[in-house]
Amino acid sequence: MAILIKRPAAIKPSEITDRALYFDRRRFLRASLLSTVGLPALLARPRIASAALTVHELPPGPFSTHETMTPYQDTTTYNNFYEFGTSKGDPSRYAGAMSTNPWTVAVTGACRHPAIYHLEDFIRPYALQERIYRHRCVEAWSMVIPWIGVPLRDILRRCVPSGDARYVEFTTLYDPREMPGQRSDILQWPYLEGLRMDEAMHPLTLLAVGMYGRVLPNQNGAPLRLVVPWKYGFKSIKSIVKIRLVKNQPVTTWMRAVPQRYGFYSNVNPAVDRVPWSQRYERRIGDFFKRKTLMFNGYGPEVAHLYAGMNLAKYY
Ligand SMILES: Nc1nc2c(c(=O)[nH]1)N[C@H]1C(S)=C(S)[C@@H](COP(=O)(O)O)O[C@H]1N2
Ligand SMILES: [Mo]
Repeated sequence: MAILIKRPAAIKPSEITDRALYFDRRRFLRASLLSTVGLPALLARPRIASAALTVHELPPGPFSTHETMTPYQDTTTYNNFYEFGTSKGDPSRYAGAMSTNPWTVAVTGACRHPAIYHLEDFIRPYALQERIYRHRCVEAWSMVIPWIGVPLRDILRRCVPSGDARYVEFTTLYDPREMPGQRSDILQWPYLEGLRMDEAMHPLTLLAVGMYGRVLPNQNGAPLRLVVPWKYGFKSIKSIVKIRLVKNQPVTTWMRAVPQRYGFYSNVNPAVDRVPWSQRYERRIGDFFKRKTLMFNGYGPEVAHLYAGMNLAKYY
């Protein structure tokens, strides 16, 4: 069945609880995106409106956890998105000002088919999947979020990476008019993140366009954000406009800002502290007691082989 999905603003809190239960019981999803506006526009704004689009119900994706999902109310009001301020409540308060439609994504660098896409064209060739993942921030809180998206590997294969493509660099939108945080230099803008090629091609790595059966709310990184569940939350870059295949390891925003705390890999690792935070325990949002943090955020069986033989205290 093809359905339309509502924008987050149109959701009543009462509905959200019902949807969460629905997901728990039914274990499949309704997802969606926006529809096509045609190809020619470039990365430039201003923007024209495009229509809402159709989606399909899908079976649940692989790797989904059966743990209790964090309520939508919490995952959409307790955010890190420094483009809108450094308090957890700032993104939900201010990110509504960001226009996400239309949106273009550039895929560039070491590949045979570099291109600039409208978001709709970028995503439409692929079947959307639901992935219920644990989400662990370096600040020692965690959540469980039902994302909707496409494995990044599917998208990278389409551009046919060349032999020089050893890393992938991601860039967030730069628009200080709509992102007030970018008017101050608390971080180097635009926000930049990176993955090694094999990490980017891992089937767990997702480009998300929705959560809880809806399009992504702005504060969670609309309209397109990365999700890398075995790494600390800051690797999961929001509101992506550029994906670049590169030969050398990118210098990411957080590495540049505080290199002794943020390394390139940033795999969740309870044995390596990140001053001022110990990484041994975490508080799941909504829980009273802390719980032990798991190596690779519990995704070790899937990803540990990527780091065989590496000293993970050195490559933190
Ligand atoms: N562009 C951008 N992406 C970002 C951030 C940010 O400040 N700017 N914060 C990161 C951090 S520290 C975390 S923990 C996650 C939070 O994602 P969430 O708000 O969906 O939970 O987003 C990451 N992606
Ligand atoms: Mo984070």
